[in-house]
Amino acid sequence: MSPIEVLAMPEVRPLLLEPLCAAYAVHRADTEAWRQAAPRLRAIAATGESRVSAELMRQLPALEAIAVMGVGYDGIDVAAARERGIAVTHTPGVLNDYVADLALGLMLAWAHQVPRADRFVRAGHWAAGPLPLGRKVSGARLGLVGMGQIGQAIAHRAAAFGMQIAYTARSARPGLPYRYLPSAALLAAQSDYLVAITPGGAGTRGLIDAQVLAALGPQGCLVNVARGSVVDEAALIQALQTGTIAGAALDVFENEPQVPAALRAMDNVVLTPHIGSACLEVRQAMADLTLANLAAHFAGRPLPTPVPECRPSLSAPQEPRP
Ligand code: 8YV
Repeated sequence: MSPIEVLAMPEVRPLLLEPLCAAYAVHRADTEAWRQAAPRLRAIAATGESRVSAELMRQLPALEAIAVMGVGYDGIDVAAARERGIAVTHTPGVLNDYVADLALGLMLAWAHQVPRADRFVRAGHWAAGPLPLGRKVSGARLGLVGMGQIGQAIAHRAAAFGMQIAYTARSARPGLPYRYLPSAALLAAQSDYLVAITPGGAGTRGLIDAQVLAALGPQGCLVNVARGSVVDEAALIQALQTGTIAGAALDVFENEPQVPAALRAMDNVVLTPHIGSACLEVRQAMADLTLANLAAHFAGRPLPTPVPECRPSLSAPQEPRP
């Protein structure tokens, strides 16, 4: 029997690519050679950063499944996939703790000025006087934009820091002990730290805009561990430059891997290169789950983790959930 042929998007890294190549005949999308195999390609392996458009799907008449190694799948045209009955899977659950740890780490790094303090010591500035004073995380007000599994993991950790926790989402989540506010602006007005942890995509594009940043105010800090698209980056830069907010800690950007020079120049901003799931254990679990989804698909078994829009019980597509 000839092997199953799979297209690997350029973002797929060795942790997934190597076992993928062991199990399937893999064609890499960052070479031109895959085009000859296009009529035979039955699956796409992608990551949370990949773009899989309706146009690409049109070039693949045998496509049956798109397996995303990432919890976020905003780069995949799921509506187009559903129309053709193409299954889309992702990797929820296995990265909750790690992303939540980073969210707390970014808040602490900003408040305690860890990167800035490190630069200060290395540059030999200490002898000339102290670093300007930092801020406090313990006891401060935390506003979570999004209260899915990762949002809840952040809240759980923040509670141990004695933070006062509130959130916004499309609707209140019954049974959670946190205060619900119906909009990001109302939440921001009552937050010291506003943390974005909502899916990307059309439903949340520019959700954190100039108005929300103004509501966060001159003592407030924005933390983004969601997607760059959730924040209006131009409005954020302006808010930081004018002192409309105090600072930001960002793991994701509108146009990765490009980070605007204005952000890179600011001392009150902590920047990390989309490392929310970037540790060996988590990425291994994500790769394993991606492979398990593909294996289940080709064996005709139920998919371990289809995206919500592709779950068998759903008849209509759903908007991304904050
Ligand atoms: C990774 C992510 O950058 O899970 C997501 O949605 O953005 C990240 O975990 C990536 O998808 C790893 O493959």
